[in-house]
Amino acid sequence: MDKYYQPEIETASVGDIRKIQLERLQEQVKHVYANVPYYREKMDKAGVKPEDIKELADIAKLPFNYKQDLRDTYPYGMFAVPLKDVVRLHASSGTTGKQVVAGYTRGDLDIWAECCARALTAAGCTDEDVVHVSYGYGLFTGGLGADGGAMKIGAVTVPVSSGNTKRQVNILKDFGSSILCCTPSYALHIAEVLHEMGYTKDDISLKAGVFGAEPWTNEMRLQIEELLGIKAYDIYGLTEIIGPGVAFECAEQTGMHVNEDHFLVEVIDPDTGEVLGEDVQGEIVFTCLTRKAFPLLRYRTRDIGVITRQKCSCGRTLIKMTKPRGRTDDMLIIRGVNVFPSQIETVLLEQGYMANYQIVVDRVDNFDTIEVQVEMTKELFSDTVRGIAERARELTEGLKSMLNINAKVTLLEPNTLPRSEGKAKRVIDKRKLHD
Ligand code: DLL
Repeated sequence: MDKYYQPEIETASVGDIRKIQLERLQEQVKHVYANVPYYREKMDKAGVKPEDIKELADIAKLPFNYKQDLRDTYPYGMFAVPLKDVVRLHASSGTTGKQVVAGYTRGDLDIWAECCARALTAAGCTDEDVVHVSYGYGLFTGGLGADGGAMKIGAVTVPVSSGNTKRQVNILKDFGSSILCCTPSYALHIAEVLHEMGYTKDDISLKAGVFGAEPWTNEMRLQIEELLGIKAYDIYGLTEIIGPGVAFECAEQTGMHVNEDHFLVEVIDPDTGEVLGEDVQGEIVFTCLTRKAFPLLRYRTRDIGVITRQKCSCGRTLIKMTKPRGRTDDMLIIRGVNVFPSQIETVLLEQGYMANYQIVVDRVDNFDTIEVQVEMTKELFSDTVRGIAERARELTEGLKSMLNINAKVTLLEPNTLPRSEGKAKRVIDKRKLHD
């Protein structure tokens, strides 16, 4: 049987969870209405008062909040407690505009650590484990998030942070690390360097990995599991909501349980804002039920997924969300056809390539072009010219049948694309340069 960190919540009846959610939602709406002028104005404008939240479905009366709202109120305008009660700040990388600043009270940090402890426990972590954290520490939430979870459990935490991959491999080996936490693309790079250094999975003691912060396919999971000799678990979260640990995978590996006593999840139609409910694909929206310093309500994540209450063999009753299929702003529209990078990754890995690839999109004479650059494996690279041409043709066909459009394929020498130590940058969209 699976071990739980907080069985009373993780296996509670749906009725009990809903009851907790409603109480906390009512409390939270009162808290932001009283303490954040931004929310008060927005709710007054929408004609909704805290007393109007009588049942969970009433959440639909509250206006949505977007990343732009956070930028407009940068840095502290959405905080609901005075700065003297805030004990930590984190920020998202801010590659697309101003960074998002998230504040935490002592209590918020405690809740967050509990959420991450649930995730690590679901991956088999106990106080006997050595948890190697290669997520960046910095202002990114990954490092300290995983760290907080491991600390709660009482495991040995190794706060390596990201980078200096040879040193990471030596530490994994020497310290007997049993659980690795980092982005899936970095896990793959660590595996690559392990092998380059002449070691194999038998030289390390890893048994599990808790990987997230970027989209990754099931094919990539299998690759990582094979190379490192581990079971690879997904973990999801975002700075705006708390960081990692908003949702986490159990041994069934068919989606992630949302920590719904702390985060209420909705799925909506991204175009109309209509609530779609369970088992229908749409944009994922979260409401923080317990976070006090920076309690976002109905936050539009732009992540696309499905939530479901289908029974899970792990015994947890927490609602599950699928791996985000992509983000509404990651979806490429090529000559009118929707293309997700994850579809391309699936084809590449199914055809035996490693997840070292890049997608270059451009517009030439008003015509969208898409090029998939992928590194050859060492075996393919030493094949005949004819052999390589044949594999390139197979890949072109595979992409065509998955995407319904023609993509140019470029096979590169091994080790030519930049490696990621955090979130991998898969897409270079040159069209934006022309706009
Ligand atoms: O990436 C928090 C995190 C750290 C999650 C470590 C998991 C592990 P942000 O930098 O704010 O926060 O980025 C959040 O990353 O909206 C998703 O688009 C994406 N993302 C996060 N986890 C996953 C995942 C952290 N497991 C954004 N699968 C989110 C797919 C993910 N995408």
